[in-house]
Amino acid sequence: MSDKFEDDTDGSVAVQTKPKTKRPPLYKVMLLNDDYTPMEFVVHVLERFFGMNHSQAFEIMLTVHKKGLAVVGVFSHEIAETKVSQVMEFAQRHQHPLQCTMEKE
Ligand code: TYC
Repeated sequence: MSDKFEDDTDGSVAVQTKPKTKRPPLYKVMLLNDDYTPMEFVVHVLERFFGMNHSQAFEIMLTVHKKGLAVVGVFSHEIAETKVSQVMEFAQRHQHPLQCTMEKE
């Protein structure tokens, strides 16, 4: 019996769907150079909020000083926002114009 409703030869193709577990997007946190924030303050920020040792922190501070900015860490959206807020608040509290921003990777 060849009824068109029972026929399995309609030319359709079964397509394998991708497993749809996306990794959450990551965000670069960047420090920007300025002419006024003391170098030691920036080093302290990198140690305190980004867990760097003194020599790592000094190296990254110098990169920002010379190049204008540097990525200081890559985090989930929520953690990146927290880091930016912590740095901005700490800089303001000490009356330094240091700027910290985030950007989707
Ligand atoms: N340019 C600053 C100075 O000469 C030092 C500095 C480094 C400031 C890094 C900000 O993110 C910064 N005192």
